[in-house]
Formats: sequence, structure tokens, C-alpha cells
Amino acid sequence: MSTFPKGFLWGGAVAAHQFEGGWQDGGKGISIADVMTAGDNNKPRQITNGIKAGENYPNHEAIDFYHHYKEDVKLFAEMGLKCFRTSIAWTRIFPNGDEDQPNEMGLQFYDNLFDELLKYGIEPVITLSHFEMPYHLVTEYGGWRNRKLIDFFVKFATVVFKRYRNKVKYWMTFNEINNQSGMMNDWSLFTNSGILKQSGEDIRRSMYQASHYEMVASALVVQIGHKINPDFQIGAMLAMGPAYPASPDPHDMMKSERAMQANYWYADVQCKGKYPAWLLKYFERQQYNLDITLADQDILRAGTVDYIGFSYYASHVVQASKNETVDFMAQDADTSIPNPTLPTSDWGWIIDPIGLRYALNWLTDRYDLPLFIVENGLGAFDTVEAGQIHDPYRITYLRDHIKQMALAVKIDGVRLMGYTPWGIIDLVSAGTGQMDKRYGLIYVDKNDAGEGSLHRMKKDSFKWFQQVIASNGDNL
Ligand code: P53
Repeated sequence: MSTFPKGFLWGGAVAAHQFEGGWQDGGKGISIADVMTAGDNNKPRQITNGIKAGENYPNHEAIDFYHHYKEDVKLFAEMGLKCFRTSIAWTRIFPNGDEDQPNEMGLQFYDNLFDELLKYGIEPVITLSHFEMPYHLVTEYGGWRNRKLIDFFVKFATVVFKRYRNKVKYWMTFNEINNQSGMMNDWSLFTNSGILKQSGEDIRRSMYQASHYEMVASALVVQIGHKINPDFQIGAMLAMGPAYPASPDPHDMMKSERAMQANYWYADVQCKGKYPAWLLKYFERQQYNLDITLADQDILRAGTVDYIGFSYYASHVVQASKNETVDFMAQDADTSIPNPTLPTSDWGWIIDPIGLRYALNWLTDRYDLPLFIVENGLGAFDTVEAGQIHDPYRITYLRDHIKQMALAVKIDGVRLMGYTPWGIIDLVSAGTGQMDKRYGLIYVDKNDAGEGSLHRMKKDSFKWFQQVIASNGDNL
């Protein structure tokens, strides 16, 4: 008997803005991803003030899935995928975000896509908001600083819940909602919340306020979704990267605990329906006076999620600085140090399969909910040799993580719903805007400069994953 339950959701994950392209097709509006330029390992992506001539905006065309979806879904079916995680581009449905009526052509596109998936028995798994909100909501409303965004998001979610109520069962509200917690860079506040720092702004306060509105919006749509279809499974979505203490020094241990609290309080709110005590104390000390009403608190309590979806790429090591204060916001990048016991990817991400088992245990202990690994994978350079792509490094990465996942299920009793490796097909990197940071099991001929035929090719990892799925994870 195999380790994984019957019906385990083996799949693949992407996000609309990173692979669809067709940025102006079918009445689509401009999203925040459409104003981000290409960067690389050393050069951050720029967020431009609108679309500027002569800039390279990699998400505009991406891999043009919009016009290749039939061919690509056929490949997913050949791989044996049981599910496919993508997002619905908000700007296809509400191009500016504040319209009264949805855009029928956008709705039709996702009908076509879901029908195509269901034709092969592939279950769609849908993220409502994955770093691609309407840009208009940034310029006109200040992004998620503004309470009005709750209404716009709820309207969008309600429209798609109703439209796809018989086609989609698995949903997630906000992708990696906790990315912004560390405010490591401008990127995470912009992609999560459509916030660009204004001069004189207390950006931490804005981050907490925006996060609060997002969690209220999330809790509202959980309730609305369950009314529309009681079978809906609506999850949170976290970026999970456990923090390890740099040494047995209790200061380091406390620091790593703080880092975890500061990163995962979103899950406290979304799973338990209320803010953790330490954070309320922090708000008080900071005299933030956030707009958190009693009605909001009722909504949060009534709108807890059905499961936790999460991404897992890497773990982190944190070190207490000298004269550590009692400030719980311990997420600044300079506290993160290398892990001498583990290798890293070409982009410097620590490779730590056991950390995945740790994450599965930690989340289960803390929230006792079903878990869904909705992103995991290796961003790497691939080379095409005589029409083939040999990617043993990617196979090793995925295999080692699946082994740990199996232990978590078999030995630890973790309730795991599925596993969807990130970037099942090569796509635009969210962090760097690159094409050459490849995650796919399917290769797409396109490079960082935007050149290439867009031709698709199976990598060695394609065949490997096909047999993993066919054996329900036994044949690794
Ligand atoms: P890229 C940072 C840390 C953890 C997850 O990332 C992250 C990021 C963003 O860099 O994002 C998730 O493309 C995200 C995806 C993204 C993927 O990880 O920067 O949900 O949209 O593509 C991989 O290599």
C-alpha cells in the first residue's frame, strides 16, 4: 500500500501573471506585475510609474499560455497531473478593479481553461490573488492601505465563486500573504499589497494595516464561498521558510522563535480567527491605533480557513544581534546568515529537504489543519543539448523533498492533501523577472532578454515525475 492516500493531489503550480502573457488580450487591464521590469540575481526588478517605452516587462508576454493553453494542458495530462494550481488574473475579470460589472471575455477564458483541464480529469486549484492586483487600485486608492479594497476583492471573489462553482472546488485567498511581514524589500510590499512607500510614511504601520484588510477580505470570502458551494475548500496560503537558531545560545533560540512568530501570525489570524497576544502588545507599544473594528474581529472569527496551502523552498538561519531588544519584528534580512551544513541553489536559496518535514510538523502542531504543499521546486539554469534537457539536479531536489513529505505522512501523521511543484512549466520568476531561473519540468524556449520561439520541450524531470504520479509516490 502506498504512503500517500488515494486521491492525493499530485499536480503543478503557476500564477497567471507569470505564465499567461496576453496582457492586453480579452479586455484585460494593467496589473501590478505589468509595471515590473526584468532584473536578475544582482539587479532588482524596477517598479515603473506606469508602462514606459523601451523597458523590458517580462510578464507582458511571459510564456504566452493565453494562446497555448490547449497544447500545455495536453502536456500536463500526459504527465499525469491530478490537479493544476493557477490564479485567476483579477485584471481579466475587473480590468481596473472598481467596475460594477465583470468583463465577460475574461470570465470566458477561465471557463475555457477549466473545461480543458476537467476534460482530462485535472482538478483546478485556484489562488484568488497572486501578486497581480489591478494597477488602477494602486494609483487611485493607494492599494491595500485603503479599506475600500475589501469591497473590490469581495466583489471579484464572489463573481468567480459563482461562475465556477461547479468547476473549481479548491481555492486559496492571498498568495504568500506573509511575504510582506519582513519588508525585506519594496518588492514584497508592492506584490502583496500594492504599496509603494511614500515619503514620511511609517511603512510598518501601513504593512500591518494592509495585512489586516487583506485578512478581513479573506475571512469574508471564506464565508461567502461556503454559502455559494458548501463543498468548497478555501485555504490560506503562506510562504513557509522555517527559521533555525544560529547556535544553542538561548538568545539565538529566542530570536528564531521571534522570527517564526513575526512571520506566521497571519496563520494565527486566518486559522484561529484572532490576533496573537504578542502582536496586540506590539501594536499598543507602537501606538499604531490601527483600524481594526469589532465587526472586523467577528468576521475574522467566523471566516477561518479549511486548510493551509504553503510554499516551501528553503529554511533560514537567524542570529541574535548584540543588545537584542524585545522588539518582535525580527525579520530584517541582516539577521539571516548562511547555513554551513547545507548547499544552496544558484540563487543562494538554502536547499533543505528535512526543513519541509519540520515545516509540516510545525504547522500541524500549531494549527491542526489539513496541509497542501502548493509550491516547492528548484530555480536553476538548464541547457538544451541535442534537443534534450537533462536536469538531474531538479529531480534530486524534488525526490529528496517528496521523501521527507512521505515521512511526515507515514511517521508523523500529517494530513497532507497534495503536492504541486512550482513552475511545472518554465515561467517568469516573481522575484527577479527572469526566464532563465527555470523551475519547469517542461522547458520553454525563451530567455531573459525575451528572445525565443516559445517552443515547449519535456525535460528529463517530466518523465520522472510522470512515474512518481503513476505510482502514487512509491516510485521515486
Ligand atoms: P522566484 C520569495 C520567497 C519565497 C517565495 O520565486 C517567493 C519569493 C519570491 O521571490 O515567491 C513564491 O520566482 C511565489 C511565486 C514565485 C516562487 O515563489 O522569485 O509564490 O510567485 O515565483 C519562486 O524564484
